[in-house]
Amino acid sequence: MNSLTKNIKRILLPLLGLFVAVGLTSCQSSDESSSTYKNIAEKSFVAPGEYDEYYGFLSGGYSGQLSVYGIPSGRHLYTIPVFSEEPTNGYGYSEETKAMLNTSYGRIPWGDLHHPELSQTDGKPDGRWVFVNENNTPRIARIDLKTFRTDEIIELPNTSGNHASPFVTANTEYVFGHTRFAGPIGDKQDVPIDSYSENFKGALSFIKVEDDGAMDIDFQILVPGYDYDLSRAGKKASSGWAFFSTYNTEEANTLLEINASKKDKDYVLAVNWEKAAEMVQQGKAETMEVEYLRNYVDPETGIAKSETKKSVRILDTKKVKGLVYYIPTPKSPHGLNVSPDGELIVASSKLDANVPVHSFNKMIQAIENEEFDGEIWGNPVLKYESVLAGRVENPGLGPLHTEFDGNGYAYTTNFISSNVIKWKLDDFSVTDTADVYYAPGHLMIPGGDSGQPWGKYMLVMNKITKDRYLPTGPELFHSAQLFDISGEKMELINDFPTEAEPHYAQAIPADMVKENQVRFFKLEDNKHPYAAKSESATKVERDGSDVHVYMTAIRSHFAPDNIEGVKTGDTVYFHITNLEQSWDVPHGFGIKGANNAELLIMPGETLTLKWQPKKVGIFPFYCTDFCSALHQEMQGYVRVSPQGSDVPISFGTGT
Ligand code: RUQ
Ligand code: CUA
Repeated sequence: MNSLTKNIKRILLPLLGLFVAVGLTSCQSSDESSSTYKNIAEKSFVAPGEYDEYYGFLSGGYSGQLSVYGIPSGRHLYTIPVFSEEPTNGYGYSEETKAMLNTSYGRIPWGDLHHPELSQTDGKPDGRWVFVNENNTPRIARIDLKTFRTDEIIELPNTSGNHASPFVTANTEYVFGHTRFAGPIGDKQDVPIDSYSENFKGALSFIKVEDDGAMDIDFQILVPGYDYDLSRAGKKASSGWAFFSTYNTEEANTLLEINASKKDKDYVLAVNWEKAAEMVQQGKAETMEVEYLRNYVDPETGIAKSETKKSVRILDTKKVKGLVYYIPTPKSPHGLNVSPDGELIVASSKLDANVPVHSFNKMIQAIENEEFDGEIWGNPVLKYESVLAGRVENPGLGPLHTEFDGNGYAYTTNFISSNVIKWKLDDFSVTDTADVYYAPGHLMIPGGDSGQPWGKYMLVMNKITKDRYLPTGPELFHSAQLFDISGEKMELINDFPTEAEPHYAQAIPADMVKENQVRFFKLEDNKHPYAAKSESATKVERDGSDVHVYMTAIRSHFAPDNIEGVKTGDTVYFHITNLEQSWDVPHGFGIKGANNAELLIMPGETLTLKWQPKKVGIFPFYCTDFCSALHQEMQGYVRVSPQGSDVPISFGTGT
C-alpha cells in the first residue's frame, strides 16, 4: 500500500467509525454535571417577559425555511418561509405568494437552504436583510428584516448545487452564488458523463444588490469544473477580493469519496471581483443566452411576480487573465473563512491533520514576485509556502468551519472528534478545546464572519443528536449548543433542538432589528386589485366559471358570510382583506375540502385562496386563528350547486 492510500484510509476510516463511535459515547449528564449546569443556567436565562439579546437566524437545511431563535435563551421565535411551501401561513399556497417558488423548471415546492448571511455596511451586519441560498435548484433569496418575509428569489443559471453562497461584500455591493456540482455550460448540454474533464465547468455568480435590495446577476466568471464549496468576501485589507474553497480538483464524476480524495492539495481560489466588475463595465464580458427567473414581491400590491431573464454576462478565465489565482490548500477543504481584519484566510481541510491559514498580504506579494507553481487555464497557481501564514497544528479530526470573536481568536469545529477548538490568530496555537454533542458542522458567533464580531456567544450546530433529548422515534431534530466565550475557556451554557438541519446561522443584536418592525400594514396603502377596504365594498362577482369573492375579516366575522350561486366546476377566489389596524391580530381562513392550505392574513393585508369545489353541498369556512373571544363564531357558509343549476350569485352578512 503506498503512503497516499494509507493516508486516505487513515482519514476515511475514522469518518466511517464516527457513526459507530457516537453510538458508544455516552455524554449524558451525571448528577454532578447537572448541578454544574444549574450554576451556569442563569447565563442563558431570559426571564419571562424579557427579550433575548440577539436575533439568531438559523438555516433550516432541507426544510427550505429559515428559523429565528432568540439568543441566549434558544427560544424559537419564528419560521420564515423561503424555498418551501408553508401551511402555517399559506406561503406558496396563496395566489399572492405562489410565484415566489417559480423557476425555469416550473414551480418547485421545496428547497435546501444552507447559509444565512446578513447584509453589511462597512463590513458590519446592518440589520436590513438576510440572504439565504438554495442548494438544489440554485437560487438566492432576500428576506426583509422589517417584515421577516421573503421579498425576492433569484435563480442562478449555469449553476448546480449553489453551496458557496450567499456571502456578501462589505457594503453588500454583491452577493455570491456558485457551482458545487460542475456541469456543461453553454449550448452543448447533452454530453457523456465521463466527458467531465472536457465538458464540465464551474460558474461563479456575482449578484448585484441595489439600494432597495433588488438583485440581478451582474456577471459570472467561468472556472474549471471543480466543486466550489464555500466562500467569503475579503474585507478591510482584502476588500475587493473573494475566496472560494474547492474540492474534487481531480474532476472525478463517480465515487467521489475515493476519487476526489486523491490529490494532496486542492485550491482556494482568490478572485479579484472588483477588477472583474470593472472589466464588465468596460465591455470585456461575453453575453450568453440562458433563461432564469427573478421572483419578487411587488411593493405596491404585495403580490409576487416572476420575470424571465434571458442572458448573463460571462468572463471566461480561459480568455480573461488577472482575475483568479489558485492557492494550493490541503486537502478537500470545506469551510472558508476570512479574519475580521481581512488578512487571514482559513480553509479547513476535512482530510488533513492541520488547518492551513493563508495570508492575504503574502498572496499579493507572491503575485507581484511571480512565485508561481504552474497554471490552470493560463492562470497562476501560487506557491503554497509563499502564501501560507501558518498552520493550526493538531486541531482535532475533521475540521470544518471557523468563526472569529474579534478579540484575536478563532474557533474551529471538528466534525469527527466532536469538539470545538479555540486558537490564537497571532501564533495559531490552540488555547482551549470544548466537547460538543455530536458531530458539529457550522458554528456561529454574532457577526463572526464580518469585520466586527460581537464575541460574547458562540452557537455550535450539531449534525447528530442521538441521546441529547427525549427521543422522538427515528427522526430527531438537530441540536445547537450555546457557549459563553467571553472568558478564557469556552463554557457551555445552553442546548436546544433546532428545526431540520441548520447548516449556518447569523445573529445580530436585537436592538438593530426590533425597532424597525412593521406591526401591521396600513389599509390606506393597500393597492391589491381585489382588496375590499370596508364591508360596504365586499361583493361576489362571476366571470365565466371564475367567481371572485371580495371578503373582509374583522373581529369576529367575515363579510360576506353566506354565499350562494357557486357551482361545481367553478374556480372560486376568496380575496380576503383583514380590516384590523393593530399589531398581532391576524385572521385565518380555511374552507372544507380545499386542496390548499389555510391563509393567515395580517392586519391591512389582502390574501387570496383558490378553491375548486368538487361536490354539491354546503361548505363551511372559518377563521383558523383564535383572534377574539368570539373567534369560534367567526364562520360562514358557501352553498355549492350542481354545474348547470340556475341558483344566482347572492351573498350577505346578516342583518
Ligand atoms: S455546509 S457543515 Cu455550510 Cu452546507 Cu458545512
Ligand atoms: Cu378571526 Cu379567529
